[in-house]
Amino acid sequence: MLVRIGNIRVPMRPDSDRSPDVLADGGSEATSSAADPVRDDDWAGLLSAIDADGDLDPDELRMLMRIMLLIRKVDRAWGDAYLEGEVEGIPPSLSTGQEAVSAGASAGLQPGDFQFTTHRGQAPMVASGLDPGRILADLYMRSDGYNSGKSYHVTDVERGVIGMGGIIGAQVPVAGGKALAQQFRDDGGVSLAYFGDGTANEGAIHETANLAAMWDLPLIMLCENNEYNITQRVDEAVKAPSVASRAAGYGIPGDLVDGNDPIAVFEAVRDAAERARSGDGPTLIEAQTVRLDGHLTHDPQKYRSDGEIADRWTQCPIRRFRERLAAEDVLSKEEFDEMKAEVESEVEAAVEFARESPYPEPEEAYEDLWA
Ligand SMILES: Cc1ncc(C[n+]2csc(CCOP(=O)(O)OP(=O)(O)O)c2C)c(N)n1
Ligand SMILES: [Mg+2]
Repeated sequence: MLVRIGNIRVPMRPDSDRSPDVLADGGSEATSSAADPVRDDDWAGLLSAIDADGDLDPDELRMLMRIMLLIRKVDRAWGDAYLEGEVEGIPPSLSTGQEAVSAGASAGLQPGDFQFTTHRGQAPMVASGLDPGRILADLYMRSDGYNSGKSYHVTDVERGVIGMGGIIGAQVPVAGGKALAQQFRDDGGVSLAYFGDGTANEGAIHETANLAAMWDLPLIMLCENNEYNITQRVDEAVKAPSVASRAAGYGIPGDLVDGNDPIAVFEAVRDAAERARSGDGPTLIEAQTVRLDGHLTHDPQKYRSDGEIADRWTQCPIRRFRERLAAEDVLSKEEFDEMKAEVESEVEAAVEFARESPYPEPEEAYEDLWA
């Protein structure tokens, strides 16, 4: 298998034996119909499907499961497209193992709120109800994408999702600025900024947290701690017992949650959003999760032992949630399999939609510019 890195093509594919993906078994027939380019608003993802004011009912729990499956499959489709040479550019940074964070966080927000994503932004996009066909069309650089195929900064202002960027941490002060605008306008909106454990050490994060605290901004700072900053373990980069414990230094609440439990993340974000909406200012949440794939798609993870990777797979949030919902009689094994097959068909159709979408015209590169 050849992988393109810059101009060099090298044979490299992560060893699939080290990633016993819960979804790796079986597949389903592709559907003939392409994904609807503009998704029906009744299925606008969790932001509108889940009542963020209360607790989650069985339908909402099943919706959370479906979203996590959809994130995993869209991720896989993007990663595979890159490894097959179908898409080029920056190698995909997947959220395998981290699905519960954006699924739970998106569920805890309400329509009108904003999410500012990282370089792993496709997960919150999917969780917020963006159409997988249009997300993939952008990643395939095709004109039916949200950004007319202009690379991976997939943004849908209508649904409040600001797309990925390559400069880690840059989205956090921007989210602070949006929270300031929301406060000025008194529109009841909240902004949520994702960032990683490595990014947590950047100056921009501390400056944003301090100003947001001083001004009681409606901001949620959500640190997605996946244990790694590329190849560096978090305990080699953070001396404090946790990133969340730094909240005390800013004078704001800090909440350390199990990031592989979508309900825990949902509750933390729902409560932080409520505080922010009532004028009580920002919250720092740290969701402790696991990165089950490499940093980027082609990373063979030579710096991790087989034992460590196998151990982390036991914490796979999809597996854990599936077992929990089965034990609570919310979703049987048969229903899970059916859901998985539906999601696989949906993503296969989304890939077809992206593949069939035309490339933008070269002169369109000069459209939608702001300077
Ligand atoms: C300002 C800046 N510094 C460094 C990089 C290179 N870089 C890209 S991803 C990354 C790791 C970030 O780690 P973390 O914040 O833990 O996020 P994760 O990748 O684990 O989701 C680094 C250092 C960058 N893109 N931008
Ligand atoms: Mg990290």
